[in-house]
Amino acid sequence: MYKFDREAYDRRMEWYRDARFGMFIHWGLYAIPARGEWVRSIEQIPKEDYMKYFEEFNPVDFDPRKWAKAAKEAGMKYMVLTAKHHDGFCLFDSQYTDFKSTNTKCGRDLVAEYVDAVRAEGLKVGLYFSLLDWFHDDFPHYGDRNHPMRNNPAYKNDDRDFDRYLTYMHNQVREICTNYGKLDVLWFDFSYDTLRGEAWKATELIKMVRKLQPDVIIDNRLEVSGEGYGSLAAGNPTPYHGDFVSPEQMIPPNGIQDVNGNDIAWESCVTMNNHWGYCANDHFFKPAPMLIKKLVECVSKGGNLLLNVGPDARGNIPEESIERLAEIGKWMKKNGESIYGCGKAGIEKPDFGRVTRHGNHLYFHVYENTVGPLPLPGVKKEEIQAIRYVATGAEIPVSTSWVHSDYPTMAFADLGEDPVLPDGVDTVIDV
Ligand code: JFZ
Repeated sequence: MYKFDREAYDRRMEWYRDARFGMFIHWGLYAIPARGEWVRSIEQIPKEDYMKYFEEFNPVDFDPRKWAKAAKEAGMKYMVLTAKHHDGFCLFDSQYTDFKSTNTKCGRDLVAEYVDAVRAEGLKVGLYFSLLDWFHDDFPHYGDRNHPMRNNPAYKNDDRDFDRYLTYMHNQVREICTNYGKLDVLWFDFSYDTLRGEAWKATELIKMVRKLQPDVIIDNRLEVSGEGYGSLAAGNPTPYHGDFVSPEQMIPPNGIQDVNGNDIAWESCVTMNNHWGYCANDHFFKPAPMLIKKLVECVSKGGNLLLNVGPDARGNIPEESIERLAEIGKWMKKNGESIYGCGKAGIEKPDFGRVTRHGNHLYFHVYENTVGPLPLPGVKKEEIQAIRYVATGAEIPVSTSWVHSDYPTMAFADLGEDPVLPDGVDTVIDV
């Protein structure tokens, strides 16, 4: 019988809940075709043809210190890199395959360099590991959801030995948990159809992972990937329950609660444009002020934001992403106090923006000008010790106007005569 250890869980989750903001990196051979990380599946590229990217791969600009610096400058506290994505190509020196970066022109263990760089910047180290593997000969064809034969009952996987694949997969997980020092996050991806939970020999897998990396934080995708939140949320944790729920390309409307209605840990992973892996023709990047607001939204709902970048084939994070990271970082330097260690405010969301909380501090994020003083719903005048702009520390008076005497449970912050807040920028007020 598995017994969920609440104390150990809370202990290992502490830094992660405080961090709130991390960088996701999708990078691999698929940066060369530059049409996203699903390219081999979507375009039904035969193995032999995909090999040409392996022959070609030579990321001459790969410098993970630059990535880690960009993440740190943006105010991110952790990073998660695709050690292996669905295409099966390993950015690490696996002894169980030849399909790895050390066998390409670059000849380097990219994961080894990455973990050193991330630690050097004082950030927490995460690795993504795909449960699917389109390269391995024993991974079932139906694992490829775009395979033309997937729904054809006549199609058999007779020649494929899934147990042999599981041995391979477990061996590789052992390698990444053994050869790269202390890992802070392990991001498995993903379960579907009948391939979930014990189909991955998940109990055995997690037992090994926890032995090698006792405090690593693990996502919930050994169990789910969208359909439900996983067994921890359901109140009957399996030995391979995830430590956090992993909503993808969405921010849960009300945060995420378990069956008992208690808030639980979650992390929205979100792309900056519309692809995870580098996509040369996708220039639909979300503007930086929007990304800042999405981060605030996650925190105000008790979650984390894992914001993705897809470096190109040379190893450079796209210019559009770099610009946005820098702009987010500028804001975070001034207003990070309203993000780190913060969570749900526990008061009504105001019309003009969002609220986060850290202890007794309420951080009002003001997105929109109000007419006259700023209402602080749920805050009584007599409860207020001080109101300050977070960015400058400048004091803001509580409104004494007779107009507001009708609102006993709502104080008003007096931002001055006809305050005009810069449009589209998140101004933060500490109450
Ligand atoms: C998965 C990956 O397939 C994708 O490439 C990326 O790495 C993302 C972060 O995670 O995305 C999924 C996973 C599951 C489903 C869809 C996308 N699903 O179950 O439909």
